[in-house]
Amino acid sequence: MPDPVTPTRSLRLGVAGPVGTGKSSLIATVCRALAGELRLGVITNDIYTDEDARFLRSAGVLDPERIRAVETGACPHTAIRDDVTANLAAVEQLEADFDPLDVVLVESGGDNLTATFSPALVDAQLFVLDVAGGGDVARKGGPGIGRADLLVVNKIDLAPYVGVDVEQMVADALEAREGRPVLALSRSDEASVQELRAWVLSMLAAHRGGTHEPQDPGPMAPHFHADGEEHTHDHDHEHPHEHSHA
Ligand SMILES: Nc1nc2c(ncn2[C@@H]2O[C@H](COP(=O)(O)OP(=O)(O)OP(=O)(O)O)[C@@H](O)[C@H]2O)c(=O)[nH]1
Ligand SMILES: [Mg+2]
Repeated sequence: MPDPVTPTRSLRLGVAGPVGTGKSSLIATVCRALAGELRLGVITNDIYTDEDARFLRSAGVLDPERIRAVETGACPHTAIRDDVTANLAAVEQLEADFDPLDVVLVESGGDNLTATFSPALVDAQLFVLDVAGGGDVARKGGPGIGRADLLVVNKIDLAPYVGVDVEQMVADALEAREGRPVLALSRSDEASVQELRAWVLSMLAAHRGGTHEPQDPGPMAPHFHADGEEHTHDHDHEHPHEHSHA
């Protein structure tokens, strides 16, 4: 179980979603919008590299020392959901080194549609889709799309080029989420960036006020592989043989 939320500990905010939907860019946008008023830290997860951390350091939006990488060496979801030890240690070390921090953002490695964070690691989580993935994806659902604290439909500036109706995609997402919040975002649309900023601030206020309870969006249903082994975690179809079968 997660530690009891105390107002003195930072808000830990997870950012998950498929490969390339703009998770690192969204974190850079949050840092740009809030680094002047909040004490921020960032943990990135990559399978084999620290590329996301290097991208964020080079974006110049935050003191590079406040951005740290966890190299998961396995399916990304393992490190944010099944065994969060390495991530928890990284978050706690960052919090200790820069005490006090207000918000620590944790980027998941890009995964398929099913990756969600364990509430043992984060207090709240965003799930990032982009319009280039197609207008239907929000309807297809999955635990992150359905139950993350915020669903972001990202890169809306690209919608005209990929033939996606953003309003319809947002409406579909709202329906799939039974009214939980959905944000249409582009880093080049200042009004949407302000909405993202406001959402982070309201989540921080709820965290501090003790009115936000971390939710578990839920794992993929248990399932069986051809080898007869039962799996109770999410399944990465791109790396089907790289699971930790713990
Ligand atoms: N047009 C447009 N492009 C964007 C936006 N946000 C991000 N991108 C681009 O989308 C690509 C992927 O962005 P990243 O932020 O690296 O995505 P990611 O989800 O962190 O990627 P992985 O960590 O590899 O899964 C990059 O080329 C970004 O420049 C946006 O709002 N509009
Ligand atoms: Mg990234």
